[in-house]
Amino acid sequence: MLVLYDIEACPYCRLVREVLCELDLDAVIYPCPVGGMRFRPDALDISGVSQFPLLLDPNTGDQILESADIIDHLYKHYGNARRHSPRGLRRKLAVTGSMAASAARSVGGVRGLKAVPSYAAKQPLELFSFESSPYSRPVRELLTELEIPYILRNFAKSRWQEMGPPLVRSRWFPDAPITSPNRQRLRELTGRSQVPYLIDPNTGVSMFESVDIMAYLKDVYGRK
Ligand SMILES: N[C@@H](CCC(=O)N[C@@H](CS)C(=O)NCC(=O)O)C(=O)O
Repeated sequence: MLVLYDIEACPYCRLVREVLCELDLDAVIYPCPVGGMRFRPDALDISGVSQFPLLLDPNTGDQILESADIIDHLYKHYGNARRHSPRGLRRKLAVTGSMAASAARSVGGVRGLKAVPSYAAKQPLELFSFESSPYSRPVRELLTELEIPYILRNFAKSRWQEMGPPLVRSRWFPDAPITSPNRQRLRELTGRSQVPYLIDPNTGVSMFESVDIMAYLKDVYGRK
């Protein structure tokens, strides 16, 4: 599985996560928020600089800094090799848009950027999520702040019948075929297609609903 040293609020990391999502790729996320001490030192040891995103690809043996290079690598090995990260003006626009997405979440302080005191998780958690999901994003922000490693199970939409809230969709299109492996897996596990869905192998807990997931994470891993 791919490994990404990541900061949820970082505009460059977001561009990489968007492509992971488009390509339906899972990754182990090691959150490296500002002030974090759990995974930042490892990233520094690996790459020699404090810079995120950092991708490790055990399939090719590559370790890559620079979001545009990471995106090129992902397309080359896991997608359409003719696609590339935008460069020049299109790249500037992509970064600006990604910065705007973080700014839009910054009322009352930037979320998913700085570490807060937390207890370590022995094993990575598992999160079904897709990048632009407004309910998944706050969960990823909190996982970042708490420096909890997690397997990101990407759950992109691949058909128009998958648009819209889960309840409407399951009522209107109950028989729409599922084409994404993670959608299939979650359907088998829970009978539903809904994100975020968290699995915590450390406690045996699994749950839907972003508000409940966040309360759970703060309760179990947040240091008062
Ligand atoms: N050109 C790099 C820029 C990456 C970058 O500036 N990342 C910031 C976070 S948004 C960073 O690594 N800051 C250093 C730190 O957090 O220690 C890319 O596209 O990946």
